[in-house]
Amino acid sequence: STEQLLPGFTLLRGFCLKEAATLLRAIDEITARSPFRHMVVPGGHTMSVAMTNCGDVGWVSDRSGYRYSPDDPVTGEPWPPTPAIFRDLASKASSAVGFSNFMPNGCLINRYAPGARLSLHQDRNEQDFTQPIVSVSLGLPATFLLGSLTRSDTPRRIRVEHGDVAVWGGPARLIYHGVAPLREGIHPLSGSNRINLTFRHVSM
Ligand code: MD3
Ligand code: FE
Repeated sequence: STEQLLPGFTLLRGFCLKEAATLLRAIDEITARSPFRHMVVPGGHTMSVAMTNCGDVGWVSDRSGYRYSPDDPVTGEPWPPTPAIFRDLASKASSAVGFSNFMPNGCLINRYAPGARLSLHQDRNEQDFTQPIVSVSLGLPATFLLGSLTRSDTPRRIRVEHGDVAVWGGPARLIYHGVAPLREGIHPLSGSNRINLTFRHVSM
């Protein structure tokens, strides 16, 4: 089903169910080269979500701040290339929602274990806010926190499941969002984890 939850935010439920197992195998190949790691944020805390990237640019954080980098600071090598099946899915999902020329050049891969969460934030490091972000949920279900343009507004809670794809663009691009602490569970394809992909176009 297709649910427009806010102007510029559309949830495509079950959109990638058929290719989900293939996506997870591709993620295993990426993380064999650029492993999941818990990044440190400028305040000094270590994130509960483990992250890695593929593509030309990847999101990284350390004591000195957030940025996009062409290289993985852990391996010193470029991030692994984006698998064709990732690019096909990002393009299929964005065009289903009316963004015809989405050209992601990076994909952030988040892994949530039970208890891991992402507090309310905006994604504003990409420069070009005319391009959407496409996010793909795999494995255990989670609760998206869907806020507004004002940090202090109480967010809506949206349940997302394995195979759901969300497209965020236009007026929703700068809304505050997050993920509630992951509940324990076992998923046949991802075990005790949730994996989320976010495809982004980063201007460098
Ligand atoms: C709304 N990830 O990596 S994806 C992130 O499930 C991030 O791992 C979450 O927020 C996750 O930055 C949520 C949904 C999402 C991603 C980007 C957005 C929502 C967004 C950008 C703008 C507005
Ligand atoms: Fe985000």
